[in-house]
This record gives sequence, C-alpha cells and structure tokens, in this order.
Amino acid sequence: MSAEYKVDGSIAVITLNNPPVNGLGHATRHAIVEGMKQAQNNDAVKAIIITGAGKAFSGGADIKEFNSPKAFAEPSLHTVISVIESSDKPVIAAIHSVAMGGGLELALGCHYRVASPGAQIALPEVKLGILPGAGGTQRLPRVVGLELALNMIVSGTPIASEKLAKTALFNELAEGDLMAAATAFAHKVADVRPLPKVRDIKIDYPNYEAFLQFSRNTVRAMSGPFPAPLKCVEAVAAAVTKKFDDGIKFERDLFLELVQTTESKALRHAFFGERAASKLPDVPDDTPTRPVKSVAVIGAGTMGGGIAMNFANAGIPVQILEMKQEALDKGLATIRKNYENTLKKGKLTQEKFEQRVALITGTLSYEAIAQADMVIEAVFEDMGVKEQVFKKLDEVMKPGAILASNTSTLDVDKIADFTKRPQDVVGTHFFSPANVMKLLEIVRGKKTAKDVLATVLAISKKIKKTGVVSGVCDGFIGNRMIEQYSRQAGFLLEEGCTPEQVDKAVEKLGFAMGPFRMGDLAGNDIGWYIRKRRYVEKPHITYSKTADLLCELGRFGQKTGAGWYDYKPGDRKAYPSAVVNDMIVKHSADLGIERRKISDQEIVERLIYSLVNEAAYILEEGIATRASDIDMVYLTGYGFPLHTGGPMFYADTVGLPNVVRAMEKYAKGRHGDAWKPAPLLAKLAEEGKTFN
Ligand code: 3H9
Repeated sequence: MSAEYKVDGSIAVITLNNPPVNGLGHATRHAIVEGMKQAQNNDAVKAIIITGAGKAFSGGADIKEFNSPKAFAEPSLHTVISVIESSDKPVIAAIHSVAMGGGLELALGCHYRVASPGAQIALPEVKLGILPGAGGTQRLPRVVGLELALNMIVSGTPIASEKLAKTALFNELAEGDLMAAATAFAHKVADVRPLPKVRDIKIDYPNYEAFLQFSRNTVRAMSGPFPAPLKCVEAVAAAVTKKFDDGIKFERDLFLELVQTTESKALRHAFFGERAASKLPDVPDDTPTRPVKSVAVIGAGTMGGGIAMNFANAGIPVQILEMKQEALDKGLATIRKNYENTLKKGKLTQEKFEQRVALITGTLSYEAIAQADMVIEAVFEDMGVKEQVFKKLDEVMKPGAILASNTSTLDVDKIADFTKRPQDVVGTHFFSPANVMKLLEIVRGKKTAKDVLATVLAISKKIKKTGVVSGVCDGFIGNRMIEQYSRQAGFLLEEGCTPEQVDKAVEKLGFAMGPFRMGDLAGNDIGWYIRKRRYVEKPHITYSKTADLLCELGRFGQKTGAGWYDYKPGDRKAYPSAVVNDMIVKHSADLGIERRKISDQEIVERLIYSLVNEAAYILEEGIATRASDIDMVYLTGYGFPLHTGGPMFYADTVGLPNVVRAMEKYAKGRHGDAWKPAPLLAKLAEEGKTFN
C-alpha cells in the first residue's frame, strides 16, 4: 500500500506509506484520493488527518517518475490538492521529519497544519532545476510572507519547523506525540466553518514591485546557466500580481517548461548519481561496518592537515603523526590558522572553533596512534616511502584498524601487500583542499574486505563527502581520465592555441577553471613528476613537451609566481605571458608544425571527448561501477559544470553517435591514435544507446 486509510472514532487518518521518503508517485496520489473519497462517504467521519509513515511526512513528488508519463498521469498532484482543499470536512496535515516540495504543497492544500519541532520544511525544487509546480509558489507566500517565501523557494534551503512557528504555516507545534496532538486538534476544529483555505489569504506587501525587481536583479546575477531561480521569482511574483487560479496556471506552465530542460535533467541525474555512488552491487546495504571513533593521519602537510580537519569537523578525534617536531608544529599551526579564518568570517562559533582545534592533536610516535580505528597515510607520493609507512602501520596498529592510503596514482594492491592484512587496506583519495572538496575516491584493492568498503562509504557520508568507489589502475577514475584531457590540451598548444584560448573555451562552457589555470593552481611540477615516471614506464604514450619546457623554466605556477600565466605578488589573477606564448610558438616551429586557428568548438570537443573515451574504457574494465559514478567524480572533484551533468551525461546529451563522428574527424589529425573509440563507446553509439 502506498497510503493507508483507517478510521479512529470520528477521525479518518490517511498515512502516506511509500518508502523511503513517501514520494508522491502515481500510486500514492491515487491512494490519497481514494482515502479522501472514503472519508467523504463515511458520515461518522468528521475530520481527516494526513500524515506520513517512516522517516518523512513526504519528500515531495517522486523524482524518479519525472522521465515518464506517470509523473503527469491523473490524479496529478494538483488534482490531489484540489480534492483535499475542496473537501467539506476539515483536513489536517500532521507533519514530522521532512515536508519538502510536493509534500509541503500537499500540506499547504490542507485546511490546517500541525507539526513536530525539528521537521525540515522546504521547497527545494530549484536544486533540481525546476520550481514548485503544485501551488507552492502561490500558497507559501500567503502563509509565511512574500520575502521569506521567495528566499525559501529561490534557495531551496530547509528551515526547521520551530523557526516557522510565528508564521501562519502551522496552526500548532506539537511538543509531544504528533498524532495525539493532531487528533486533539481535529476534534477541536471538526465543526468549525467555513474551512480556512490558504488560497483565500491576501498577500499584504505594499511595496512589492520594488522588492520583486530587486530580487530579479540579485537572482539573475547569481544563477549562472540555470534558468530555474529566475523563473522561481517570476512564479512568486504571480502570487501578488495575478488572481490565485491564474497564478497556479502560470506556475504550472513554468514548471512544465523547466522539467524538460537539460539543466534540470542534469541536476536530477546528479541527485540520483550521488546516492547511487554509495552503493556497491556486491556490498549489501546491511553489511556490518567497523566503528570509527578515532582516526590517525600520517603526515602534517597540506593534504594531511586538510584530511584531519574533515574528521574534527564531524566530531571525530584525530591524531596527526609527523617525523619531526618542527613539521608537526607547522602543520598544526596551519590547521589552527584555517579554523581562525573561518571563525573570523563568522562561519564558525567560538565554541565550535575550540572544539575542533582540541580534537586535533599531534604525535611523533607510531605507538601513540596504535589504537586508532582508522589511519590515513598522506605522505610523499613515492612507493618506497609508502612501503616504509605501511610496514610500520602493520606492525603497530591494533587488529581490525582500517589502513588507508591517500595515494592519487599508486597501486593500492602493492601497498596492501606491504602488510600482512591486505583486507584492511583501502585507498582514500582526497582532493585538495581536502577540507573543502566534496570528492572522496575510495580505491578498492583486490583484497579489500567488504566491511572496510561499507565503513569507508559510511564515513565519507559522515564527513560530508561524495564517496565514489574506484578499482585499482593508474590514476584511478579521475586522474586516469584527466591525463587524456591534459594530453589534448598540450597538443592544442602545439597546433595553434594559447593557454588563455583553451582555458576560456572550457570556462565558457562552465568549467570552474581551464586546464592551464588549473595547472598553475595545483603546481605544474606535480604533472612533470608523473610524466617523468611515465616516460620510463610507458614510453609508447606521447605527450606534448610544452609542459616540460615550462617546468624547465621553473614556472611551476602560482606558488613560484609564474606558470602558464604571469602572476603579481599577492594576486591570484592570471595574466597572459609573452614568455610562455613565445616558447609555445617556438616549440611548434621546432616540431615543424604550421600553427592554425582552432575553434572553441574543437577545443571543447577534444578536451571533453578525450575524457569520455577514457571513461568508456574505465567503465568497461569495471574500474567504475556505473557511468553516473564517473559523472560524480568529475562534478565533485574536477569542477565539471554541474548544469551539464558530468562528462558521461554530457556525451549522452550530445548523442554518442555524434561523439564518435567527431572523434573520427580528429583521428585524421596529429596523434590520431588517441581517437580510437573505446569498444564500449563504439558499441553504444552503434546501438543508439547512452551511458546512463
Ligand atoms: C517536487 O516535489 C515537484 C513538485 O513541486 C511538483 C510536482 C508536480 N523522489 O537523500 P537520502 C530517495 S520535486 C524519489 O539518502 P536522507 C533517494 O533517492 C521533489 N526518491 O536520505 C534515496 O533512494 P535510495 C522535491 C526520493 O534521509 C532515498 O530516498 N523534493 C525522493 O539523507 C533516501 O534519500 C526534493 O527535492 C523523491 N522526492 O534525506 C527532496 N527524495 O535509497 C529531495 C529522496 O534508493 N530529497 N528519495 O538511494 C531530499 O532532499 C532528501 O532525500 C531527504 C531525505 C531530505 C528527503
């Protein structure tokens, strides 16, 4: 049953029962209408309560249905709400835990609302690239006021029910048992007529035009490529400027328009992608996890410090181990400074600041960390150094401790084999700055135990990361793909581009940063170091030598004040560099390449399709579990534009046959061998299928 109906004396109760969050899918909507009919037809019933079973009143419309006609099949959410609103018996929403989106809209269609404190109240549709499409933009301003409603709808941010207690949204906040309070309330209002309807409330905001214009300007400046936020303002504006039914129709039209946009499809893809990433087909949801109540981090450098902060932020004590007191002191001082900056910006209370700083302690002794439940190594990226660390960890750590490596490219199986407990070894690849970036690549070794994976996935949620599992290969999912992207970026310089032109082309698409600005930020020496290893290990792979020439000039990026761009002291702005541009032109001449004008389209296609092709190999080899995992890696770790849904979703949107056709064209150019379509990509394109 997706909603249950029962009668208790003179009160009928309709309980939404569609786990996990009582999404208002077709069956649930149908069951609500059936319940309402039964209650209407039963003379003994004097009032009706609608509530939700389990962990939510309702999380809103069933987002999974949006791609199918079921989403709009009758009874639509509109119909359900009008059946409730036009009922001649009072309907009371008994709200607990979560009332979001269509769930809140359903409650707004009821005559009364009783809520538990702590319930999360939101119209979060904008986060899915749509707007509330079942009356939310018309009814919420009528009960909480124009300004608060507009803020809630444009931001989508949840507000705790008790913070809305002074508004007309709730008739009562129930401190004790919600159903007892709702039932008592129902008895009290059973005979009260006329029945109050939110639609009849007048919005009193004399200066609304100025306020709406100010909102339009602000929201337009903030919403980038997403159309939904501005449409939210227009829909809320209709609540003041139009009659209620016209406002509802206006809102409905905007909703139907937005739900079809690529931006909304991409955001919905990311919503489900994030949740899917936490699941592994062979690690069931009920796999027991190991308790992680304390953590140790090896290395107090930038990475180690950032990693430690994640755990302290989640209330978990962390010990940082260093070899020398000086390095340890420096690392701890940096962490303190980071927290002080957050405190100064007002993003942390003094109490939380002190708590977090106190949770991070330092040590020089391996014995001191032996009882930690999990240890994360963040030392220099060199197999010899890793060997020493893991042999020592194997010696000192208590049985059952999780031994994790923050390696970004090295073989986790090899690292595991330095210990006598490879089942406890796993990769946890954080992205810099580790306390900020959302992505955590969890690297599954051949022998990594399932409970270790389940634990690390759970921990990643606890420290608010998007955990994505990768198999072992050089570079794992993210860096293995970025290598192809960087290679193409290098070839583009040889053939006629400047770093600025390449960066601008992808930044126009919405990338946070193009490859060269990114290199300058991360440090060009890191790639140089990796390439030098590759020249020995994989001599058949070709790279542009431009990046090596740059490094030979000591231009490692922002940290040396010069990289692909010039920098001024204390200023992160990138200025095109005549030295670099001359160097690039000379290099082309040395190679005998006649430089040509290259279009932005070619730049974007070559960069993105090189990512996509490598990703197809990664998927086929089982390194990634699903295409959406690859999208999540790129959306949360590499600044891939959110409105495109990630590289795989982007390729699906372009159409895989079109991707393959473009690759065939580039295969005729220099380094054509890089453009051989991966078998999976070729197959899907031929069958007219998609990755996702
Ligand atoms: C809408 O209402 C449109 C209307 O205005 C107009 C219509 C005409 N549908 O996040 P969790 C699943 S648009 C389907 O890990 P939490 C989720 O996929 C909707 N499924 O739990 C996951 O499934 P699985 C507006 C949904 O406790 C499971 O529930 N509403 C929906 O951390 C657990 O999710 C929203 O945008 C849904 N609506 O957080 C609310 N919601 O286990 C979106 C969740 O198979 N939802 N699922 O992976 C949320 O913000 C959070 O899920 C919520 C629970 C706070 C509810």
